[in-house]
Amino acid sequence: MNSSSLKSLEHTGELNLIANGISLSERENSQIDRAEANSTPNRFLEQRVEALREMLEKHRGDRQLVLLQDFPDPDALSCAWTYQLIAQQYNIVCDLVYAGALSHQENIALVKLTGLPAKRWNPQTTKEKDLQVYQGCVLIDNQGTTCQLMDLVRQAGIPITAIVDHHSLQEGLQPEFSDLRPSTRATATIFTQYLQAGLLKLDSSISEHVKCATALMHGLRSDTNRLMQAQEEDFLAAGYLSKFYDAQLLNAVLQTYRSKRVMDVIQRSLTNRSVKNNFSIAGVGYLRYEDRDAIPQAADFLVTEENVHTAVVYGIVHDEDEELEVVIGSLRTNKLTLDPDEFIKEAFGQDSQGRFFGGGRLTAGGFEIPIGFLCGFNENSDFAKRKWDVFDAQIKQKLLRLVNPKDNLLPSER
Ligand SMILES: [Mn+2]
Repeated sequence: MNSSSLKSLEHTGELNLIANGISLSERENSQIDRAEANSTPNRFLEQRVEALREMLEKHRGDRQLVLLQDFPDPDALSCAWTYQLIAQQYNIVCDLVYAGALSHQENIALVKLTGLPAKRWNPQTTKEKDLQVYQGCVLIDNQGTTCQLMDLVRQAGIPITAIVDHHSLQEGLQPEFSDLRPSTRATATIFTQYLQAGLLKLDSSISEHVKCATALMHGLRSDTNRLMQAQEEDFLAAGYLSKFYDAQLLNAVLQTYRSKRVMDVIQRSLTNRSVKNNFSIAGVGYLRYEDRDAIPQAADFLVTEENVHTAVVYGIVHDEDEELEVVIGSLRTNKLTLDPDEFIKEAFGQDSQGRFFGGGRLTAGGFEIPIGFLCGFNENSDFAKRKWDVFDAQIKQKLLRLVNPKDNLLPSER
Protein backbone atom coordinates (compact mmCIF):
# COMPACT_ATOMS: atom_id res chain seq x y z
CA MET A 1 0.00 0.00 0.00
CA ASN A 2 1.45 3.37 -0.91
CA SER A 3 1.65 6.19 1.54
CA SER A 4 -1.12 8.28 -0.01
CA SER A 5 -3.63 5.51 0.33
CA LEU A 6 -2.46 5.04 3.91
CA LYS A 7 -3.18 8.71 4.55
CA SER A 8 -6.64 8.59 3.08
CA LEU A 9 -7.50 5.69 5.31
CA GLU A 10 -6.11 7.27 8.43
CA HIS A 11 -9.08 9.62 8.67
CA THR A 12 -11.65 6.92 8.31
CA GLY A 13 -10.10 4.89 11.06
CA GLU A 14 -9.78 2.06 8.59
CA LEU A 15 -6.02 2.02 8.77
CA ASN A 16 -5.90 0.01 11.93
CA LEU A 17 -8.56 -2.35 10.76
CA ILE A 18 -6.65 -3.08 7.60
CA ALA A 19 -3.35 -3.36 9.33
CA ASN A 20 -4.95 -5.85 11.65
CA GLY A 21 -6.60 -7.65 8.77
CA ILE A 22 -10.05 -7.35 10.33
CA SER A 23 -11.86 -5.74 7.43
CA LEU A 24 -11.15 -4.42 3.98
CA SER A 25 -12.76 -1.71 1.97
CA GLU A 26 -13.87 -2.64 -1.52
CA ARG A 27 -11.16 -0.65 -3.20
CA GLU A 28 -8.34 -2.33 -1.31
CA ASN A 29 -8.66 -5.65 -3.08
CA SER A 30 -4.92 -5.92 -3.47
CA GLN A 31 -4.69 -6.24 0.28
CA ILE A 32 -6.87 -9.32 0.45
CA ASP A 33 -4.01 -11.79 0.42
CA ARG A 34 -2.25 -10.08 3.24
CA ALA A 35 -5.42 -9.73 5.22
CA GLU A 36 -6.13 -13.41 4.84
CA ALA A 37 -2.67 -14.25 6.05
CA ASN A 38 -3.28 -12.08 9.09
CA SER A 39 -6.82 -13.11 9.81
CA THR A 40 -6.05 -15.86 12.31
CA PRO A 41 -4.46 -13.69 15.03
CA ASN A 42 -7.18 -11.10 14.59
CA ARG A 43 -10.03 -13.49 14.82
CA PHE A 44 -8.31 -14.48 18.05
CA LEU A 45 -8.30 -10.83 19.20
CA GLU A 46 -11.96 -10.37 18.29
CA GLN A 47 -12.85 -13.50 20.23
CA ARG A 48 -10.86 -12.38 23.26
CA VAL A 49 -12.46 -8.93 23.25
CA GLU A 50 -15.91 -10.50 22.99
CA ALA A 51 -15.17 -12.96 25.78
CA LEU A 52 -13.81 -10.21 28.02
CA ARG A 53 -16.90 -8.10 27.38
CA GLU A 54 -19.10 -11.03 28.32
CA MET A 55 -17.12 -11.69 31.48
CA LEU A 56 -17.37 -8.04 32.56
CA GLU A 57 -21.07 -7.95 31.78
CA LYS A 58 -21.63 -11.07 33.85
CA HIS A 59 -19.79 -9.57 36.82
CA ARG A 60 -21.48 -6.17 36.83
CA GLY A 61 -21.30 -4.62 40.30
CA ASP A 62 -18.65 -7.04 41.56
CA ARG A 63 -15.55 -6.13 43.51
CA GLN A 64 -12.34 -7.60 42.10
CA LEU A 65 -8.82 -7.94 43.37
CA VAL A 66 -6.26 -7.20 40.67
CA LEU A 67 -3.01 -8.91 41.66
CA LEU A 68 0.33 -7.69 40.39
CA GLN A 69 3.66 -9.45 40.76
CA ASP A 70 5.51 -8.64 43.98
CA PHE A 71 7.75 -6.15 42.21
CA PRO A 72 5.45 -4.67 39.61
CA ASP A 73 6.97 -3.16 36.48
CA PRO A 74 5.52 -0.45 34.23
CA ASP A 75 3.90 -3.02 31.95
CA ALA A 76 2.01 -4.59 34.86
CA LEU A 77 1.12 -1.29 36.54
CA SER A 78 -0.21 0.39 33.42
CA CYS A 79 -2.23 -2.64 32.32
CA ALA A 80 -3.82 -3.11 35.73
CA TRP A 81 -4.88 0.53 35.64
CA THR A 82 -6.32 0.10 32.15
CA TYR A 83 -8.24 -2.94 33.31
CA GLN A 84 -9.62 -0.93 36.22
CA LEU A 85 -10.84 1.82 33.89
CA ILE A 86 -12.41 -0.70 31.53
CA ALA A 87 -14.11 -2.55 34.40
CA GLN A 88 -15.40 0.69 35.94
CA GLN A 89 -17.84 1.01 33.06
CA TYR A 90 -19.48 -2.17 34.32
CA ASN A 91 -19.60 -0.86 37.89
CA ILE A 92 -16.87 -3.30 38.83
CA VAL A 93 -14.66 -1.88 41.56
CA CYS A 94 -11.03 -3.01 41.33
CA ASP A 95 -8.30 -2.84 43.95
CA LEU A 96 -4.83 -3.04 42.40
CA VAL A 97 -2.41 -4.61 44.84
CA TYR A 98 1.11 -6.01 45.09
CA ALA A 99 2.91 -7.57 48.04
CA GLY A 100 6.51 -6.55 47.47
CA ALA A 101 7.80 -3.09 46.70
CA LEU A 102 8.10 -0.53 43.95
CA SER A 103 11.84 -0.78 43.96
CA HIS A 104 12.84 0.81 40.68
CA GLN A 105 12.99 4.60 40.89
CA GLU A 106 11.28 4.83 37.50
CA ASN A 107 8.34 2.82 38.82
CA ILE A 108 8.03 5.03 41.87
CA ALA A 109 8.08 8.07 39.58
CA LEU A 110 5.45 6.47 37.33
CA VAL A 111 3.07 5.83 40.22
CA LYS A 112 3.59 9.24 41.79
CA LEU A 113 3.47 11.34 38.64
CA THR A 114 0.44 9.66 37.09
CA GLY A 115 -1.43 9.01 40.34
CA LEU A 116 -1.57 5.35 39.40
CA PRO A 117 -3.91 3.68 41.92
CA ALA A 118 -1.84 0.61 42.91
CA LYS A 119 -1.43 -0.20 46.60
CA ARG A 120 1.07 -2.28 48.53
CA TRP A 121 -0.42 -4.90 50.80
CA ASN A 122 1.90 -6.33 53.37
CA PRO A 123 1.46 -10.14 53.27
CA GLN A 124 1.36 -10.26 57.10
CA THR A 125 -1.43 -7.70 57.57
CA THR A 126 -3.30 -9.03 54.54
CA LYS A 127 -3.88 -12.21 56.52
CA GLU A 128 -6.22 -10.22 58.77
CA LYS A 129 -8.08 -8.64 55.86
CA ASP A 130 -11.49 -9.94 54.87
CA LEU A 131 -10.92 -11.09 51.33
CA GLN A 132 -14.50 -12.31 51.09
CA VAL A 133 -15.50 -8.85 49.86
CA TYR A 134 -13.97 -9.85 46.51
CA GLN A 135 -15.99 -11.89 44.05
CA GLY A 136 -13.02 -12.43 41.78
CA CYS A 137 -9.28 -12.12 41.33
CA VAL A 138 -7.61 -10.85 38.15
CA LEU A 139 -3.97 -11.55 37.29
CA ILE A 140 -2.30 -9.13 34.92
CA ASP A 141 1.20 -9.49 33.42
CA ASN A 142 1.65 -12.54 35.64
CA GLN A 143 0.05 -15.91 36.29
CA GLY A 144 0.16 -15.90 40.05
CA THR A 145 3.56 -17.56 40.40
CA THR A 146 5.30 -14.28 41.26
CA CYS A 147 2.68 -13.07 43.77
CA GLN A 148 3.01 -13.86 47.46
CA LEU A 149 -0.64 -12.88 47.92
CA MET A 150 -1.74 -15.72 45.68
CA ASP A 151 -1.74 -18.16 48.62
CA LEU A 152 -4.17 -15.97 50.54
CA VAL A 153 -6.39 -15.68 47.48
CA ARG A 154 -6.42 -19.46 47.22
CA GLN A 155 -7.14 -19.90 50.92
CA ALA A 156 -10.03 -17.44 50.73
CA GLY A 157 -11.39 -19.42 47.78
CA ILE A 158 -11.66 -16.38 45.52
CA PRO A 159 -12.20 -17.51 41.93
CA ILE A 160 -9.71 -16.44 39.27
CA THR A 161 -11.85 -14.31 36.99
CA ALA A 162 -9.24 -13.32 34.44
CA ILE A 163 -5.61 -13.71 33.42
CA VAL A 164 -4.02 -11.48 30.81
CA ASP A 165 -0.31 -12.11 30.34
CA HIS A 166 2.52 -12.54 27.88
CA HIS A 167 4.84 -14.80 29.87
CA SER A 168 5.10 -18.44 28.92
CA LEU A 169 2.36 -20.60 30.34
CA GLN A 170 2.77 -21.40 34.00
CA GLU A 171 0.80 -23.50 36.41
CA GLY A 172 -2.65 -24.46 35.24
CA LEU A 173 -5.06 -22.03 36.85
CA GLN A 174 -8.59 -22.21 35.49
CA PRO A 175 -9.62 -18.62 34.92
CA GLU A 176 -13.04 -17.68 33.63
CA PHE A 177 -11.39 -15.44 31.02
CA SER A 178 -7.84 -15.74 29.78
CA ASP A 179 -5.71 -14.08 27.14
CA LEU A 180 -2.20 -15.54 27.19
CA ARG A 181 0.13 -14.55 24.40
CA PRO A 182 3.72 -15.66 25.00
CA SER A 183 4.88 -14.28 21.66
CA THR A 184 3.57 -10.79 22.36
CA ARG A 185 6.23 -8.48 23.70
CA ALA A 186 4.19 -6.47 26.20
CA THR A 187 0.91 -6.89 28.03
CA ALA A 188 0.49 -3.16 27.29
CA THR A 189 0.14 -4.09 23.62
CA ILE A 190 -2.70 -6.48 24.47
CA PHE A 191 -4.49 -3.84 26.55
CA THR A 192 -4.00 -1.18 23.88
CA GLN A 193 -5.63 -3.55 21.42
CA TYR A 194 -8.55 -3.87 23.84
CA LEU A 195 -8.85 -0.08 23.88
CA GLN A 196 -8.69 0.08 20.09
CA ALA A 197 -11.35 -2.58 19.88
CA GLY A 198 -13.64 -0.28 21.86
CA LEU A 199 -13.56 -1.72 25.38
CA LEU A 200 -12.88 1.83 26.58
CA LYS A 201 -13.03 4.94 24.43
CA LEU A 202 -10.02 7.06 25.31
CA ASP A 203 -10.73 10.79 25.50
CA SER A 204 -7.83 13.26 25.52
CA SER A 205 -9.87 15.75 27.49
CA ILE A 206 -9.98 13.34 30.44
CA SER A 207 -6.78 13.69 32.43
CA GLU A 208 -6.98 10.15 33.80
CA HIS A 209 -7.12 8.77 30.26
CA VAL A 210 -4.09 10.79 29.19
CA LYS A 211 -2.14 9.60 32.22
CA CYS A 212 -3.16 6.00 31.67
CA ALA A 213 -2.17 6.19 27.99
CA THR A 214 1.19 7.61 29.11
CA ALA A 215 1.64 4.75 31.55
CA LEU A 216 0.79 2.23 28.81
CA MET A 217 3.30 3.86 26.48
CA HIS A 218 5.90 3.54 29.22
CA GLY A 219 4.97 -0.12 29.84
CA LEU A 220 5.13 -0.90 26.15
CA ARG A 221 8.50 0.82 25.76
CA SER A 222 10.04 -0.79 28.78
CA ASP A 223 9.02 -4.34 27.82
CA THR A 224 10.31 -3.89 24.26
CA ASN A 225 13.66 -2.38 25.21
CA ARG A 226 12.51 1.09 24.14
CA LEU A 227 10.79 -0.37 21.07
CA MET A 228 14.04 -1.92 19.83
CA GLN A 229 12.47 -5.38 20.16
CA ALA A 230 9.02 -4.20 19.20
CA GLN A 231 7.09 -6.06 16.55
CA GLU A 232 4.49 -4.67 14.19
CA GLU A 233 1.67 -5.04 16.73
CA ASP A 234 3.65 -3.08 19.34
CA PHE A 235 4.33 -0.24 16.92
CA LEU A 236 0.67 -0.18 15.97
CA ALA A 237 -0.25 -0.03 19.65
CA ALA A 238 2.29 2.75 20.26
CA GLY A 239 0.87 4.58 17.22
CA TYR A 240 -2.58 4.46 18.75
CA LEU A 241 -1.35 5.60 22.17
CA SER A 242 0.58 8.46 20.55
CA LYS A 243 -2.77 10.20 20.00
CA PHE A 244 -3.46 10.33 23.73
CA TYR A 245 -0.27 10.17 25.76
CA ASP A 246 1.59 13.10 27.32
CA ALA A 247 5.18 13.11 26.05
CA GLN A 248 6.30 15.57 28.69
CA LEU A 249 4.90 13.45 31.47
CA LEU A 250 6.62 10.36 30.07
CA ASN A 251 9.86 12.30 29.93
CA ALA A 252 9.46 13.27 33.56
CA VAL A 253 8.97 9.61 34.50
CA LEU A 254 12.10 8.61 32.62
CA GLN A 255 14.21 11.45 34.03
CA THR A 256 14.86 9.69 37.29
CA TYR A 257 18.19 8.95 38.76
CA ARG A 258 19.73 5.85 40.28
CA SER A 259 20.04 5.85 44.04
CA LYS A 260 23.45 5.56 45.64
CA ARG A 261 22.65 2.03 46.80
CA VAL A 262 21.78 0.95 43.28
CA MET A 263 25.07 2.44 42.09
CA ASP A 264 26.86 0.45 44.79
CA VAL A 265 25.28 -2.81 43.65
CA ILE A 266 26.26 -2.07 40.06
CA GLN A 267 29.79 -1.43 41.27
CA ARG A 268 29.86 -4.76 43.12
CA SER A 269 28.58 -6.53 40.02
CA LEU A 270 31.38 -4.99 37.98
CA THR A 271 34.03 -5.99 40.50
CA ASN A 272 32.74 -9.54 40.97
CA ARG A 273 31.82 -10.41 37.41
CA SER A 274 33.49 -13.26 35.62
CA VAL A 275 33.17 -13.50 31.87
CA LYS A 276 33.16 -16.89 30.22
CA ASN A 277 32.04 -17.77 26.70
CA ASN A 278 30.40 -14.34 26.36
CA PHE A 279 28.44 -14.83 29.57
CA SER A 280 29.03 -12.33 32.35
CA ILE A 281 28.15 -13.73 35.76
CA ALA A 282 28.20 -11.71 38.95
CA GLY A 283 27.14 -12.35 42.54
CA VAL A 284 26.62 -9.15 44.51
CA GLY A 285 26.26 -10.52 48.04
CA TYR A 286 23.59 -9.23 50.41
CA LEU A 287 21.19 -6.44 49.68
CA ARG A 288 18.10 -4.95 51.26
CA TYR A 289 14.65 -5.88 50.09
CA GLU A 290 13.91 -2.33 48.90
CA ASP A 291 16.99 -2.44 46.69
CA ARG A 292 16.08 -5.69 44.98
CA ASP A 293 15.57 -3.96 41.67
CA ALA A 294 19.28 -3.06 41.64
CA ILE A 295 19.86 -6.65 40.46
CA PRO A 296 18.10 -6.36 37.09
CA GLN A 297 19.60 -2.91 36.70
CA ALA A 298 23.08 -4.33 37.22
CA ALA A 299 22.32 -7.10 34.70
CA ASP A 300 21.11 -4.48 32.22
CA PHE A 301 24.44 -2.75 32.68
CA LEU A 302 26.70 -5.82 32.48
CA VAL A 303 25.12 -6.97 29.22
CA THR A 304 26.38 -3.78 27.55
CA GLU A 305 30.01 -4.92 27.79
CA GLU A 306 31.75 -5.69 24.54
CA ASN A 307 31.86 -9.44 23.79
CA VAL A 308 29.19 -10.15 26.37
CA HIS A 309 25.83 -11.39 25.08
CA THR A 310 24.29 -12.56 28.34
CA ALA A 311 24.57 -11.30 31.90
CA VAL A 312 23.36 -12.97 35.08
CA VAL A 313 23.43 -11.04 38.37
CA TYR A 314 22.23 -12.44 41.68
CA GLY A 315 22.35 -11.68 45.37
CA ILE A 316 20.78 -12.56 48.70
CA VAL A 317 17.93 -10.19 49.38
CA HIS A 318 16.89 -9.86 53.00
CA ASP A 319 13.84 -8.31 54.54
CA GLU A 320 14.53 -7.44 58.15
CA ASP A 321 10.86 -6.95 59.08
CA GLU A 322 9.88 -10.41 58.04
CA GLU A 323 13.17 -12.19 58.60
CA LEU A 324 12.98 -13.40 55.05
CA GLU A 325 15.94 -14.20 52.86
CA VAL A 326 15.89 -15.26 49.26
CA VAL A 327 18.41 -15.50 46.45
CA ILE A 328 17.21 -13.31 43.63
CA GLY A 329 18.76 -13.24 40.19
CA SER A 330 18.23 -11.62 36.81
CA LEU A 331 19.30 -12.61 33.35
CA ARG A 332 19.57 -10.30 30.38
CA THR A 333 20.57 -11.41 26.93
CA ASN A 334 21.10 -10.01 23.46
CA LYS A 335 21.59 -13.43 21.98
CA LEU A 336 18.59 -14.23 19.84
CA THR A 337 19.04 -17.97 20.07
CA LEU A 338 19.15 -18.00 23.86
CA ASP A 339 15.75 -18.52 25.44
CA PRO A 340 15.94 -17.09 28.98
CA ASP A 341 12.98 -19.17 30.11
CA GLU A 342 14.57 -22.42 29.00
CA PHE A 343 18.00 -21.40 30.24
CA ILE A 344 16.84 -20.62 33.77
CA LYS A 345 14.65 -23.69 34.05
CA GLU A 346 17.48 -25.86 32.82
CA ALA A 347 20.10 -24.23 35.05
CA PHE A 348 18.19 -24.34 38.33
CA GLY A 349 15.61 -27.06 37.89
CA GLN A 350 12.60 -27.41 40.17
CA ASP A 351 11.90 -27.38 43.87
CA SER A 352 10.54 -30.36 45.80
CA GLN A 353 7.00 -29.47 44.70
CA GLY A 354 7.99 -29.48 41.05
CA ARG A 355 7.92 -25.71 40.71
CA PHE A 356 10.66 -24.01 38.72
CA PHE A 357 12.80 -21.44 40.49
CA GLY A 358 12.25 -18.97 37.70
CA GLY A 359 11.59 -18.31 34.09
CA GLY A 360 11.59 -15.59 31.54
CA ARG A 361 10.47 -14.01 28.36
CA LEU A 362 12.17 -12.86 25.17
CA THR A 363 15.39 -11.23 26.41
CA ALA A 364 15.01 -11.32 30.15
CA GLY A 365 14.55 -13.81 32.92
CA GLY A 366 14.65 -14.04 36.67
CA PHE A 367 14.86 -16.55 39.48
CA GLU A 368 14.18 -16.78 43.20
CA ILE A 369 15.68 -19.45 45.39
CA PRO A 370 14.46 -19.64 48.98
CA ILE A 371 17.11 -19.94 51.66
CA GLY A 372 14.78 -21.61 54.14
CA PHE A 373 16.47 -22.97 57.21
CA LEU A 374 19.63 -20.94 56.62
CA CYS A 375 17.77 -17.61 56.94
CA GLY A 376 19.00 -15.03 59.42
CA PHE A 377 21.84 -14.81 61.95
CA ASN A 378 23.74 -12.51 59.64
CA GLU A 379 24.97 -10.43 62.63
CA ASN A 380 27.61 -13.13 62.78
CA SER A 381 29.71 -11.87 59.91
CA ASP A 382 31.70 -15.06 59.55
CA PHE A 383 28.52 -17.08 59.20
CA ALA A 384 27.04 -14.53 56.77
CA LYS A 385 30.15 -14.70 54.62
CA ARG A 386 30.21 -18.49 54.58
CA LYS A 387 26.55 -18.64 53.72
CA TRP A 388 27.05 -16.26 50.81
CA ASP A 389 30.07 -18.20 49.57
CA VAL A 390 28.08 -21.43 49.46
CA PHE A 391 25.16 -19.93 47.53
CA ASP A 392 27.52 -18.04 45.26
CA ALA A 393 29.49 -21.19 44.45
CA GLN A 394 26.39 -23.30 43.88
CA ILE A 395 24.74 -20.78 41.57
CA LYS A 396 27.96 -20.40 39.59
CA GLN A 397 28.30 -24.17 39.25
CA LYS A 398 24.76 -24.50 37.98
CA LEU A 399 25.17 -21.66 35.51
CA LEU A 400 28.59 -22.75 34.27
CA ARG A 401 27.31 -26.23 33.55
CA LEU A 402 25.28 -24.61 30.76
CA VAL A 403 27.70 -21.87 29.81
CA ASN A 404 30.62 -24.19 29.51
CA PRO A 405 29.40 -27.77 29.41
CA LYS A 406 32.87 -29.28 29.30
CA ASP A 407 34.16 -27.43 32.28
CA ASN A 408 32.47 -27.81 35.63
CA LEU A 409 35.21 -26.17 37.61
CA LEU A 410 34.72 -22.86 39.33
CA PRO A 411 36.67 -19.95 37.96
CA SER A 412 39.28 -18.91 40.46
CA GLU A 413 39.01 -15.16 39.87
CA ARG A 414 36.68 -13.48 42.34
MN1 LIG B 1 5.34 -7.53 30.89
